[in-house]
Amino acid sequence: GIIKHNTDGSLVHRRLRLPSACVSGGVNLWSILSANIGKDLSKVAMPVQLNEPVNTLQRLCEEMEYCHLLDTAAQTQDPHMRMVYIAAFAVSMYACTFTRAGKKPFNPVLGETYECEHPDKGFRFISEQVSHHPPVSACHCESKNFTLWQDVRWRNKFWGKSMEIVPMGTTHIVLPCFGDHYEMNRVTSCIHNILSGQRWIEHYGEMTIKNNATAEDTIICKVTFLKSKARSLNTNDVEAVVTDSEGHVIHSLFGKWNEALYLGDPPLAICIWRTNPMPEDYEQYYGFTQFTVELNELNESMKSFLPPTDTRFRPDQRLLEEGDIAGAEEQKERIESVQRERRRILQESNMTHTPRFFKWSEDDSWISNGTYWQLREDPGFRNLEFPVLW
Ligand code: PIF
Repeated sequence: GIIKHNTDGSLVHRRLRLPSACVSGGVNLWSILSANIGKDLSKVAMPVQLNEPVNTLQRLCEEMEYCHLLDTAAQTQDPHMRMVYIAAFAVSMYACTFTRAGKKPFNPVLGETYECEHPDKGFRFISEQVSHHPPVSACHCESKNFTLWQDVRWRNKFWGKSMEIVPMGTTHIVLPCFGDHYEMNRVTSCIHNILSGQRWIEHYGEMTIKNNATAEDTIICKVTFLKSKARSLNTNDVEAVVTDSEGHVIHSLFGKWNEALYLGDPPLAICIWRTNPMPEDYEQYYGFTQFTVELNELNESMKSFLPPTDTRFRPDQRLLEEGDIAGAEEQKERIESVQRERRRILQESNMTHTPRFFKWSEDDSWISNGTYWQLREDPGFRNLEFPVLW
């Protein structure tokens, strides 16, 4: 591993790989899917072998890997160029999915939380599972240069050979130094060859990025994720145009969401963003990037600060990470029944669940209630009560 400095000057260990490689084989997805035809798949408990050792709360944090683009945007005077960096960031959010078509993330239990302080990237991030059916994960990320929040809600459509994931919800990015407030939608993701052959993932559709701060002088960026005709043809291409308030094209961009994004026209185009190199042996380790490998690491020094609801304490995900499939499956089933029991008690007393760190806002999104980091410091999560999730 490597040793890095925390914001408070303390040292933190960062591992370079997961404790165990992915154990392959063993699940017959076809028998699961055919037994549940017509059902909402999010209501079917899947075998743990289908999972990778990160959950959807951590997946949201993965999307921050290239947040230096937001820092650059916050240092760019020209509003059209600022939009270029925001668009590059929006495309970069999909990069990590390229090597990840084989497995699905863990579905967090209701009330599960995750935090990530990233001193070298200058942000701190929190997320919480705010709804179980349908599954909704909300997050909030802040640094001196930007604030980002979003929640992930989706519908899936199973087409036999492939599965489409249609996302809902809006991603918000605020740059306080300019008063910018960008809003963008997500595009559709599709997992091909879900039952046989090589699984691969594709993203397609149009994303519109708008800066809400400037109502009458709107700069818009339209990002198109192109659908490929065949696996090898123009795969993963994206195109984007930034237009001014009169609709004139000011900038155009092209590239691939799994590789790089360029500004201008070839051969004079300049590279705005490129993916980081993958770690050695990444195929054996769930296709994780170095950034992802670190997300579920549990350091001794963190244990006293984290709330007991933090994903790092979730036993089934930890056991899967360590390569113990049988143990992970046993724990997954146990945790699911604990959750059902909590739900039953709530229903019997005619109560509904209230998220701890997020609240529903009028503008149709989950936003932070602003208490997490404050409570973490004083009185500290050790001195607060939490439900027993596992
Ligand atoms: C369980 O979740 P799983 C079910 O929700 C189950 O209904 C519930 O019991 P309850 C359990 O408590 C849950 O643990 C099912 C479903 C959940 C996600 C979100 O983890 C990520 O067993 C999906 O899984 C993104 O999964 C996919 O949702 C991107 O995990 C790749 O619907 C799915 C995914 C479909 C499988 C795709 C396979 C691709 C390789 O009694 O409370 O209802």
